[in-house]
Amino acid sequence: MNDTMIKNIKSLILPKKTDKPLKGKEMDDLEVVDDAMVVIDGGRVVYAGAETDEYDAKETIDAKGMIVSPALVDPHTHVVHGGSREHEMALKRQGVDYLTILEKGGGILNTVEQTRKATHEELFEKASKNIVRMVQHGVLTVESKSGYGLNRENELKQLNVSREIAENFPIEMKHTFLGPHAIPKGTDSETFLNEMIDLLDEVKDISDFADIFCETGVFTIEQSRRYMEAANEKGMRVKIHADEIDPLGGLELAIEQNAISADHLVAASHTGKSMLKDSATVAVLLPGTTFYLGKDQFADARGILDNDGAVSLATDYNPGSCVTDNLQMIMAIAGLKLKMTPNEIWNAVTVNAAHAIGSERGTLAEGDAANLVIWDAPNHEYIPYHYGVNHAHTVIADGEVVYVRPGLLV
Ligand code: IZC
Ligand code: ZN
Repeated sequence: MNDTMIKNIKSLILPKKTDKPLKGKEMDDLEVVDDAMVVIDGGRVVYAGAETDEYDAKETIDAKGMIVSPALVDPHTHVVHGGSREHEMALKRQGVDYLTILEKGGGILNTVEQTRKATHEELFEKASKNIVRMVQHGVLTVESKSGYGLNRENELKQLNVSREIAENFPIEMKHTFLGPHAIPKGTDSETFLNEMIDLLDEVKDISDFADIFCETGVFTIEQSRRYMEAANEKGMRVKIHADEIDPLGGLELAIEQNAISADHLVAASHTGKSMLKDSATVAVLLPGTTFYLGKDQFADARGILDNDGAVSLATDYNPGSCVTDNLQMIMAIAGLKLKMTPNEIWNAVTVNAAHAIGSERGTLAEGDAANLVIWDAPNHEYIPYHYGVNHAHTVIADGEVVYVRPGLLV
């Protein structure tokens, strides 16, 4: 006898399980099974497909004609940090741009100050609230970056908070060391970068990836290459914040260094985009950030897809350039501003997001961990369409219900 059956599913969304990310036209291909069911035993999927009488289970969950998908994967967040930066919102609207705020000691450096001041427990409490909200919005895998400590003690503090969150919530987390995220006051970029490279030996045991912010006024291409080479030599997979604002060639560098992902890419070159086809690097696009920074030019998702690249989507949840932990909102912006199709969007927040962070999640094939969401929506295209609200009705982590949407108290 199996543990649980989910019956009466109007449409079941089944991204294809592959050992490589989906690329180009493959991303517009998504299996949707109508009148479906899911059978779970021991926290794993036994069956996910058309309704049949072949199975029984101790417990039945009635999906009431709603739709079911794998739980979402958010492959780029800065969820662990101290404080907030609401005072920058009006400044940005008055025309003071993101890099100017950083140059003046605000922006990331403001969050660094607040993160250094916060205790481990305070950071844990604060990030926990965001994690709970992410789970409520259907996300059960989260990548989490350091990068607001900018010294040994505080980078380790951030990474350890991230690891404690993974142990205390029903989610999978991937932890990324982003020591070279900004240059702290009172030092120069070379000295600081060397310090962060020296830290790799210590952080490699508590993090999955090494990341760097390659941008004008932050780290150059040459510095980013040196850091990525050092991380690769130590056996860490690398990631890069590439071509977010200025076209420095971060995407080409990511591919050269066999990065698992290249993130942002708003200003990426045509050469870089065409190189994605023959690489293992996933383009993680963060359109919520472009929206939040008030820019007109969004990442060229269509160009990447037409060149057979692999695209994923993430919130980039952080206190400065994208203050939302709702990945459904990003799905809507991707539809509206990146001109991605609903199928591409679903693949981008499930199977391809998992590939961008080396996770096995994002699919509901036989034997997969049973991480799934029952969505209160008439079809899968509806979720990016009806934007800004939460459509998650029930969230199931490793076969256990961890969230059911509450109703009114009247
Ligand atoms: O705190 O502004 N882009 N890093 C690179 C960020 C945004 C986070 C922040
Ligand atoms: Zn980021």
